[in-house]
Amino acid sequence: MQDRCCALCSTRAAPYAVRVLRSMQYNLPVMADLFSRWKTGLARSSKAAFGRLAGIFGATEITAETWEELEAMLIQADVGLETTEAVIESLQATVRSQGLTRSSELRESLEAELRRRLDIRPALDLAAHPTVILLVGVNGSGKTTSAAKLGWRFANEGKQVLLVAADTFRAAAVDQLQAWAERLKLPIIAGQMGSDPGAVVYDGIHSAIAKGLDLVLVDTAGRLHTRYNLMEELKKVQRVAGKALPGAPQAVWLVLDATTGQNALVQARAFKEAVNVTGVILAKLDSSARGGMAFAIQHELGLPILFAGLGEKAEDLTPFDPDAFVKGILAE
Ligand SMILES: Nc1nc2c(ncn2[C@@H]2O[C@H](COP(=O)(O)OP(=O)(O)OP(=O)(O)O)[C@@H](O)[C@H]2O)c(=O)[nH]1
Ligand SMILES: [Mg+2]
Repeated sequence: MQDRCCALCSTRAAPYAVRVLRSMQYNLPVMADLFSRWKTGLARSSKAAFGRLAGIFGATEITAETWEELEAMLIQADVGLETTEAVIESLQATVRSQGLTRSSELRESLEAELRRRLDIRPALDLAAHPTVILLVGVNGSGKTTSAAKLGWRFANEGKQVLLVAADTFRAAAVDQLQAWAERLKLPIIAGQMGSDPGAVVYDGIHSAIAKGLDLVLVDTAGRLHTRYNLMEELKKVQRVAGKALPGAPQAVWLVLDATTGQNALVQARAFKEAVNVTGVILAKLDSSARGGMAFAIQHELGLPILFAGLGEKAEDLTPFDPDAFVKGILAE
């Protein structure tokens, strides 16, 4: 991540001093600030779910009970059954090979095991002009807010961004994104209430092509993954984007509400089946005690987590940082 412009693009980063100056100019957080932001953002997960670790890792011998407690804690922390079993097996192998006997010696290995499971980081190819990103997800997951936050972030990185408000279903949705656009000084194309969302996306992409913009961020209406018609509508929006610009949308990001826990996996499978989801934005991590679901998303769905929502402000959507994440949830 260090040698890239951001977690997603393959552009090489500017030297550190330039990045610090830029972050001061744009109010982007620098490293130390970023770590404390992750720690604060994950406080609920670390306290509520992973908080029992201190008890488990007390200075006692490793016994069958240690494994049982650790397993129960990981499952309750929404890490997911498959991931939990795999983590426990790996830890037991480490204990055998390194001859560890005290449970306090397990903490470091657990951190390494969890960290190892968050490694998928494919870059977003911003070569296409414009690159079109579709934000999808169930109602209220954080799509509109994430669209605005992403717009702000990419604009600060020097990209020319267009927001497209394609949620023509809910009355206040367009207003909501327009208010963000105004506040963040980002251009926006919005559809009329009740109009065809595909047509709005088509107009948006054509406008971006005409103006030579870099990035089109499309906010779509929230939809239940179980509603056939609404999922078909989303497929149509995706097809229309491809007609407006061959290859578009280059990315489909599923916005998941981190407070929903394992049900988010069910949603993700349905969205993956309907449209070609390429990555996940984990919104509302700061409101959630279920940060552990990040492991299940990567392990059971094979989807990379690209950004995490650590608050409601524009700068609170942060490229997902596996190191900071694992340290944050295991924080004492
Ligand atoms: N604390 C916190 N709140 C968030 C975050 N992301 C979104 N929210 C809040 O969650 C609520 C819903 O966010 P929206 O962006 O409107 O969700 P949406 O997916 O667009 O909702 P629909 O369009 O109704 O489907 C808002 O009150 C946001 O401020 C986050 O990362 N942290
Ligand atoms: Mg919305």
